[in-house]
Amino acid sequence: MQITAICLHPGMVLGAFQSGVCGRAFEAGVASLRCVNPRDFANDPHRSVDDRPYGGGPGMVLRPEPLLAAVRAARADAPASAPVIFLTPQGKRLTQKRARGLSAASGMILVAGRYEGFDERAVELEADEELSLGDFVLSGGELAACVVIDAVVRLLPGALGDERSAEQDSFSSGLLDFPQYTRPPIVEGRAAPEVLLGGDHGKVRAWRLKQALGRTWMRRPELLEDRRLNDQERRLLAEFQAEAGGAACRARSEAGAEH
Ligand code: 9D3
Repeated sequence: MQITAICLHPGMVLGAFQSGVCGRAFEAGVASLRCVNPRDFANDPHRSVDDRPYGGGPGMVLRPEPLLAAVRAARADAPASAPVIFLTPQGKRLTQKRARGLSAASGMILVAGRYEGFDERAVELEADEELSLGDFVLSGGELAACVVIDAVVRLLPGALGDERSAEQDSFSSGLLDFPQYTRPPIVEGRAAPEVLLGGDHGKVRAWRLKQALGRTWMRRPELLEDRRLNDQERRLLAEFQAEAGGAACRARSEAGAEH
């Protein structure tokens, strides 16, 4: 997959992939990453990339011409099918489903903003999609681009040492993760769950599924509404609920679940 990030701070994007699973994937040639800086396409003597907003107000807006030139230069050098994705607080939320969709493409061009945002005409002219990370304010789109790149690249064949890890991810199953434990068996008086040390793989699998269902019910009940439960899952969740009792119901109610 050929990935291009269009941004004013290429170091933020390239630096994020100097190590880790995605960094190794780029090294191994599973995907490629390059940055295109709109400043290199600013033709005025000051190489300015921003200007004051029409209509007044605080801050600056990214000028359309250098940005459009950068996007078109990137498009000319990318697979024809590579979508141009603007990172904006107004975009659709990044989800695992969208990351999976993007990982099937042969390329993508991510456009990161700064200041108060893009001139809207640049978005209208060049954006195939707008993506947001959620309802909080970042100081620029570079980190959002890094998040999209990381979520997509780790799904590419050859990116993970253990190919099973990606499909075992909780959001692929539609549930939160079950809790994990490692040595030693007791930490500051707290024992790891006995079933995990017993070596009965069937019991371990059932316990983990029960914990995943229970935590999802407690912390993110809306995820269960989007997911059909089979007989075993319904039984395990009922067990969790019975064992958790009143304490869990209060915690769940504080988490905002409906009764
Ligand atoms: C929402 C705040 N805007 C109106 C006052 C100004 C503004 C602040 C910061 C506009 C853009 C930004 C920079 N943010 C991004 O580029 C961004 C972002 C984000 O801030 N939150 C979640 N997802 C994203 S994707 C890109």
